[in-house]
Amino acid sequence: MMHFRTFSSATYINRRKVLKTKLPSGIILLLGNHEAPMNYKDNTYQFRQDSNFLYYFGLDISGLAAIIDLDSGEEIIYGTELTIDDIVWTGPLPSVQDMAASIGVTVTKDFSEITEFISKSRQKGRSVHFLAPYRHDNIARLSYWLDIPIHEVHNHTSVSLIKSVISQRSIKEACEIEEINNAVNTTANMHTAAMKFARPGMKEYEIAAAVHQEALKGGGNISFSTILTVKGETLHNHFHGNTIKEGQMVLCDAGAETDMHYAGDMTCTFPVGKKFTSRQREIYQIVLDTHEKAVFNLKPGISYKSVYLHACENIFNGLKSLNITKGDAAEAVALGAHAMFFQCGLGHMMGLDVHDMEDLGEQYVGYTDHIKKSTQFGMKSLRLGRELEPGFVLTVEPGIYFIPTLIDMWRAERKFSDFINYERLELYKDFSGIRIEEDFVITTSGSQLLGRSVPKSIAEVEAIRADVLS
Ligand SMILES: [Mn+2]
Repeated sequence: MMHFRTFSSATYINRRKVLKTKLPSGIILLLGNHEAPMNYKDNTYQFRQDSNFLYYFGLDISGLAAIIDLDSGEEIIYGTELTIDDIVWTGPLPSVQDMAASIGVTVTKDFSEITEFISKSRQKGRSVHFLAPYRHDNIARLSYWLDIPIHEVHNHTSVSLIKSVISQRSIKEACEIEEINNAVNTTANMHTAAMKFARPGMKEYEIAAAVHQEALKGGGNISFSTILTVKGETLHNHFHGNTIKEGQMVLCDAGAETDMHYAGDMTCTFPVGKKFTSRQREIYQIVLDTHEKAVFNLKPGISYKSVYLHACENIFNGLKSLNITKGDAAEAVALGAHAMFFQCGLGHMMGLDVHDMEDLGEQYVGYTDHIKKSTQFGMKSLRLGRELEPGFVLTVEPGIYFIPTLIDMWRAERKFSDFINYERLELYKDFSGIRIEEDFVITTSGSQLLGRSVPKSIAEVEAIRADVLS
């Protein structure tokens, strides 16, 4: 019995076949992940397989590595057979050979033999292509196998392999879209649960627990640490200790991954009470309009950077109608004044990772040789800037955030005082933040929402809250 689900062996065979056509010679070394101790060896973090390894080999167990020989075409999985001690504590598994056969690999060897294969390859002057490692134990392995000092391992990653993997993983196959769709449906359940469960007087962690429960009920787990907070102005706020009060809003940014580790990622913002205050309603509507316009703009050929810039202008103009900003939106955005309110990007690729392939480098995933990442505050956090292509899966997540420290800092510097009405802005220092996020696949003509939609108009959100609280 397998402990994990895979696609058909043909899926993995084909992916590796395509990869082999992209690189001329040498060997490709793909590292699986190992168990990672949390506070002592046998108390480990939940195991998470490396996504690149999953993509090409699908085997969701720890302690594997693989080699693809570009010259002979040979594919080898390196692993360790279980001992009776392993079986006593963690149960039986099929042999490494049987697992490898299930994804179309016929040659398996003991993990320890990889050292010799790599050193022989290097003696023959063959290139060893490997991806940027992010786990320290794998950095140490590469250092040992390749005889490179630990701090220099990153200088030897293969840019051609990185680009090849990204070119494949960026375009999602039909079987992947189905998995992502399932992940987003579970994610939608998490958000509906938050809206239905939250009551004034609760602690944020009580709601976060209800949200996490839905991810587990979906058969997988969360795809990243849940953000559930009444202090939504802090973009990655993982503190769950506040008591939620009437008049505040809950911002919930959470997602599920399926048992095959495909991710969903959504954000909803809703009132703790039955209704938004009029001030919240005004800001919420700007974010919602911006979201809808950005979604409308999604299509092949458009750069996500231009979708982002439009969203920034929308936010700026919306705030202008409330007298918080002033002046020309395009000019303000070009100079970066909008980043007072929108400090992050508009979205990111999503797939086997919630920020898909970010381990391979944002410049390679989200940009090209011609479109480079900006260094300007705000725009530098745009993870995806390149032209969209059919099969891309991405998030759209505009927001407006009033960060008191940033307001005080820029006000003291009189920064962008031609564009920001600081006196008026002072009144919003206790506002917190709003974000609305959904996931889309780019089609040949536009885009398609992934998963079931979650209430997001003011009327829909207030209806669900009124229902819950009456
Ligand atoms: Mn996101």
